[in-house]
Amino acid sequence: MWAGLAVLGSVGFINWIATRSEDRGVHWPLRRGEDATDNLMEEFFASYKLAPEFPVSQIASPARINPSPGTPDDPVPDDYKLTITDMGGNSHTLTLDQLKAMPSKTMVTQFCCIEGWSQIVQWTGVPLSELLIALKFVDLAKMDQAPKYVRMETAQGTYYVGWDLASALHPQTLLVYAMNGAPLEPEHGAPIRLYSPVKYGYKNIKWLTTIILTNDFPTDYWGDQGYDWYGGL
Ligand SMILES: Nc1nc2c(c(=O)[nH]1)N[C@H]1C(S)=C(S)[C@@H](COP(=O)(O)O)O[C@H]1N2
Ligand SMILES: [Mo]
Repeated sequence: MWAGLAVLGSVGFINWIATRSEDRGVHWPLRRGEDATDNLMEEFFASYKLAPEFPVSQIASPARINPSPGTPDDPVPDDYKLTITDMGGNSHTLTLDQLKAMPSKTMVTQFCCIEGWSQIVQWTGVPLSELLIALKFVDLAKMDQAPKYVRMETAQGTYYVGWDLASALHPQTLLVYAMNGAPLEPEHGAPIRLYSPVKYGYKNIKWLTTIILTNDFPTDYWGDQGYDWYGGL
């Protein structure tokens, strides 16, 4: 009798959600949850200062390619997949098509290499923040429990970068698949590279395949050779 009631309890809850009147095509108990998330996201992103955007006429063309160690012996697999994992054993794998199906952002901002050159580029990609929130790797309602760092790697780990979580969640930190209106060139990190106007070029990893949310301090390729780990602009 009591066990039966307990089972009925959870089924009843699901039925209760299903029988509410619809609001904008979504049953309202779920819609209310989404509005709460929207509000939380709005509030969270408002805490960031945005890097300036430039007119399209200032785009440098063609975009400079920086000779990059690591690529010939660390090719991107033909069946590209982006893998995200966290300390709790959660793992999610996305194909390029799945990434491209997500809401994207296009912006014209400055890219700065620490060796003394910079250029204006148009970037198109998926905000890393929105991906991590959508896949529940980051819960804005529980930021006190969030991982401290994001480690990102190429397929064989030849190039790797470590980011603080706040910079990784900056609204202009993108998983880029198009530059200057064209698909990302192999030399610029196709199919996916990271780009953010808040960090120097060496933190903007090309040929990205692996994202790891962690509390273990993640070193990075140039950081290991004496460059500033934070690499902020
Ligand atoms: N995988 C990988 N990503 C990388 C590098 C690299 O050597 N390997 N070099 C970095 C540096 S120092 C810079 S300045 C930029 C250059 O990007 P670009 O070739 O698209 O101009 O990529 C960054 N990302
Ligand atoms: Mo660089």
